[in-house]
Amino acid sequence: MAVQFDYLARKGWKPKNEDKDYLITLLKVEFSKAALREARNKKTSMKKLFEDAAASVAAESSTGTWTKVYAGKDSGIPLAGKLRAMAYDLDYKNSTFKVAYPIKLFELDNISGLLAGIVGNIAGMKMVSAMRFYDVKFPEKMIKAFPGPAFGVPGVRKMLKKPSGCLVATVPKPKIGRSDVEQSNLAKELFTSGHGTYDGIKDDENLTNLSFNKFDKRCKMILNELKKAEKKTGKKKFYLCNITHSNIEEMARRAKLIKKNGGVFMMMDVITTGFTGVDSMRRKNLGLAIHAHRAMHGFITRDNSPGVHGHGKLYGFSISMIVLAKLFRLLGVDSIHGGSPLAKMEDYGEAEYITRVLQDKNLKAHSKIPSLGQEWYHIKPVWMAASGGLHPGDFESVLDKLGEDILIQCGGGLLGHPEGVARGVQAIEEARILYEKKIPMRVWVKKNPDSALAVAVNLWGYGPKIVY
Ligand code: CAP
Ligand code: MG
Repeated sequence: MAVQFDYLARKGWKPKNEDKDYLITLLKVEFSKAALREARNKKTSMKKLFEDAAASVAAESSTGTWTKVYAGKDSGIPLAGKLRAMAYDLDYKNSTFKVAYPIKLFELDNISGLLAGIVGNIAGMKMVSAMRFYDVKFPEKMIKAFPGPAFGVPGVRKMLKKPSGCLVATVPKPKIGRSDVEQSNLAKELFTSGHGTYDGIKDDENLTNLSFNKFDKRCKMILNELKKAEKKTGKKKFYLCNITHSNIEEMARRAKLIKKNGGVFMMMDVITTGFTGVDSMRRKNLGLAIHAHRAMHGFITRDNSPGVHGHGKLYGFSISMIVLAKLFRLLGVDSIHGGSPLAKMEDYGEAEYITRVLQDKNLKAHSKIPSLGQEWYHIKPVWMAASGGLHPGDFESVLDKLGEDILIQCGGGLLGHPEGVARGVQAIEEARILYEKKIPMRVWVKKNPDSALAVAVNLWGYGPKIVY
């Protein structure tokens, strides 16, 4: 397809001054039946077909189209040639390749525009039957065009006066059912049960402003309970209050209400509200940290074909969670659901690396997961929210794997405690303190068979497992 210019780099070519002058993507493709048929008819080798596909991706996502176009005066062709993206580092065995985009192709602070380029049309090309966008590496100037998280890991720690250790939070279950009043009663119970160390309560992704659970009332009542609990327990608390709406102005109004009532966090469903929603809310600088729920990401990131990690066949079109984590770190969320090892949600064994994507300053490419690394410059590290089927028995393994800059979210894993909510709080308090004191959970549980933690592990066991 890439007929006007050569969009395929010669073997061994590398972009010069890559971190400053280029944005890089890493992709894998499979060829459609039509492309294979045409290749057979034209006696094109598989090698050539792959090169054509890689070049076509570079063309369609930068300056080209399917045919030669007018190249005379005022055509823009000379500049289009200069600014064309180049496909390079072709791995003929695995059909993976990189594309290098000169930075001038982009408006530096516009993620929506950027994505319309680098992955705008390419997944629709008839010549491919599958594609995965594994990773993106931003150039320095693009990183510097974004503020990143206002708080990040250090800012939230300071705000909550919690210099070390993981954070714990609970999403009320049932997902929908409690009234605003009932939810604030639950907040009180979570915050004041046990030793009063429970950190947070979170709205569920689909809880917005419902007839029986009004946003304004819920927000005010929970933050009121939170204040009282802080006084009573002497511990800082947070409420991840879901402002999700398809109207940015309404999200801003809700965020201002949180601020006015003394809240420190807003929560957004960042996929359904979109890049524009997140960027706009971040740049409003409302003085609130942003918790990012990734509801709907599975329709983007999910890919159960063998090629998900680079080797083997791909069956569909997808974008990895690594890419999404990078985009939302850049846009400035302070915490984000990134998956958890063997939780109820698929993570493809990537949760540990995603934690690094969110938190490392000089991120290195992974040796097994297709990835590119990233220098993050001034962008702060982001909390990894580990969630989905987690329970107290998981704490050791999740903390061992992901480190302590994580928010462990247990919904069912607290509210499903056989002896009630207060005992659920206690079980999580016990699990956290044991880890902080480096006391092996199994040993302690054996010695304390009547403890809330013992009752929880008796029901759910130890360590993450896949739940249904
Ligand atoms: C967890 C949760 C979260 C998922 C999202 C839920 O509840 O509230 O939305 O964790 O997945 O509704 O399932 P439980 P992820 O603690 O009861 O499982 O974190 O992978 O984005
Ligand atoms: Mg949820």
